[in-house]
This record gives sequence, structure tokens and C-alpha cells, in this order.
Amino acid sequence: MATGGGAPRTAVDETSRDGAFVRTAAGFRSSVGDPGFEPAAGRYHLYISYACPWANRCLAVIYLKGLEDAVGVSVVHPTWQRTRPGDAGDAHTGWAFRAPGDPPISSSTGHGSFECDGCVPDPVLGAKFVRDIYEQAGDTTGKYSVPVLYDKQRRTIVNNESSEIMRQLNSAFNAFAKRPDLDLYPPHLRADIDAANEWIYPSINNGVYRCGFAQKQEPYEVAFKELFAALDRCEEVLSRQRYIAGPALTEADVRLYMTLIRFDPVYVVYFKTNARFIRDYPNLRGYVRDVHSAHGGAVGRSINMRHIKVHYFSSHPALNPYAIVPVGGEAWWEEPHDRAARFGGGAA
Ligand SMILES: N[C@@H](CCC(=O)N[C@@H](CS)C(=O)NCC(=O)O)C(=O)O
Repeated sequence: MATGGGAPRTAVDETSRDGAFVRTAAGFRSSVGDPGFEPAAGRYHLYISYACPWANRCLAVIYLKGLEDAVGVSVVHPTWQRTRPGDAGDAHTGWAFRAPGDPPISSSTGHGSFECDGCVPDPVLGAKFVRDIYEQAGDTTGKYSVPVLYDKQRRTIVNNESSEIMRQLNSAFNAFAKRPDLDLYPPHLRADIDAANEWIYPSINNGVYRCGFAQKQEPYEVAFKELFAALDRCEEVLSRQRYIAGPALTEADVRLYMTLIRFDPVYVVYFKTNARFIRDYPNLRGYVRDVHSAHGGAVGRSINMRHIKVHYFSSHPALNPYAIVPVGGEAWWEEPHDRAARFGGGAA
């Protein structure tokens, strides 16, 4: 069920009166496994953007669990478009579907030229925009975000909150998973995972957005200080243990990694998070490499750095009017790491 209400809008519009970025809660909060949403192979479809850290988390869980044959995935174009291009009174911009080989597209204000490689169109509804899927499902929030977990049988959205979708992919589809024994939220680590998520979400995962989407100096500086204090805390934790919630790779690592992998190529410049690069923290650097290569490279396989860079730099004309994508950013996360040798165990 959708909750809340409002006109179509994007995250760039979500600011409070003091200029701070305030994220709107997701509207569809059912679970696969609830009555009426029985687990099944081929019934559910996941709509993602490779660029979006929240959607990327869910794709990583699909690869980690080996659910590629059980849950279909569509991938939007990284560059936000006008979603009602023929309607002069509706200026909303958002995620659009394209097929590989389609002609390149520009930003919503006509700048740049971005190819469609890696896009996967919508085989379920044939939607042109993610907005169409929300409207078909009776959305009333007006925010058309990814990820979206869709039920093809009931023709509705099950859930659009990534932290909840991750848990469902982790536990509800084990009958169809190639790796049912891999538990990213194991009972003995739950308290530590919840505790890590609790401070990492506001200060790091959402903290980079609080820096980047702030519209006044003071909330930006508050978010900046919290962000780097939290990164220092991660660095300290990861000097003592292999993963953020203990000795095993868990959902808390997937969540943290998705922000860290975007940090140097995008956030340092685009969101003005420029106190330090992640590659300059010895433990965070090794940790990102470790998670990237974990379980046969399942997490790293979910990363499309071209989509990540193109999205941010081409989708918010107010922040980067000419949609120029910075060139720099070597792939240091693909290098070897010493964390198995230092801490043992893990997910190599
Ligand atoms: N609570 C959501 C947040 C998802 C979210 O904000 N996704 C962004 C992309 S990174 C989005 O789709 N934004 C669309 C918009 O702002 O209109 C989750 O974690 O699943």
C-alpha cells in the first residue's frame, strides 16, 4: 500500500526550510512471504539502476545468493529524463528505460550524449519510465525511486525500500537460490549488524546525500563533519576485524561498500565530500577490495562504474548544468588486499 501524498518530485527537491536534505520514506512496504506474496521463481521482478547505491545493494544480494534465474532484473538508463515530455505543465524528471543499441540520450536540459549500454528494458509492463510502474500500482507518494520489487502475478509493487528488499532476497527465495546457505543476516550477528546499520545509514549512506543535496552551507557542514567522523570510526573498527559487523561478510558490508565504492569517483567532487579519498584510509581501502572480490566477485559484478558516473553528473541540471563527467578515478578497488591474511576466515 502506498502511503503519504504529493506531486511528482525527485530527491533534489527534498529539502527542509533550513536547506537540509530530508529523504522521504518509501511507500510500498509488503514482503515476499506475507500472505498473498508467496515466494516463487519467475513471479517477482526487480527494477534497478546500476547507479543507485540503494538499488545496487539489492542486485548484489541477487548475485551473492545466486538468484539470477529466479528474479528478473531490469536496468534503467543512468540519465534522468523528463517523464512526461509532451506535458509542459509536468516538469518531473526521473528514470527511463532504454535498450542497448538505442541512440544515446542527453540530460533533461539537452547536454551531453550518453550511450545505452547495460540498460535492460521492462519486459513486464513495457514501461517507458519507472514513474509508469508506480502509477500502474496506484502510488500516491509522487516519488518514483528505484529499487522496485514488483509482483507480476498481482500486478503491483511489493516493496520499494532497499533495506527490506535485501532481507527478502536473502531469506524468502532460498528454495530457488544457488547459494541458500549464505545468510547475510545471520541470527548470531543480527545485533551487531543492526547496530552498524544504525549509525552508518544516517552519517554515511545518507550522509553523502546530506552533503550533496544541502542547499545551505550550515547543513552541508554538519553532514560533512558527521560523515568523516563516521568514516574514521569505520577505519578504526576495520583495523580490528575483517568486516564491519564481525568476522563474516553480512548485509551491513554490502550497504557500506555501496557508498564507499562511489566515494572517490563521484562523491568527493559531486557531493563536495573532499576531506579525504577512501583510497587514502589503509583499512577502508583493503576492505573495499575485500568486499568487491568476495564470494567469487559477486558483489563486484554488480558494479557498473560507467552508469554510476554518468548518472550523478548528468541527472541534476541544478548541480551540474552541462552534464560534464569527470575523467579521473582509477579502479583501485580491483587490486589485491591483505585482509584474509590479516584476519583469516571471510568470504574469499
Ligand atoms: N528508501 C529508498 C531510497 C531509494 C532512492 O532514493 N533511490 C534514488 C536513486 S539513488 C531514486 O530512485 N531517486 C528518484 C528520485 O529522487 O526521484 C531505498 O533505500 O530503497
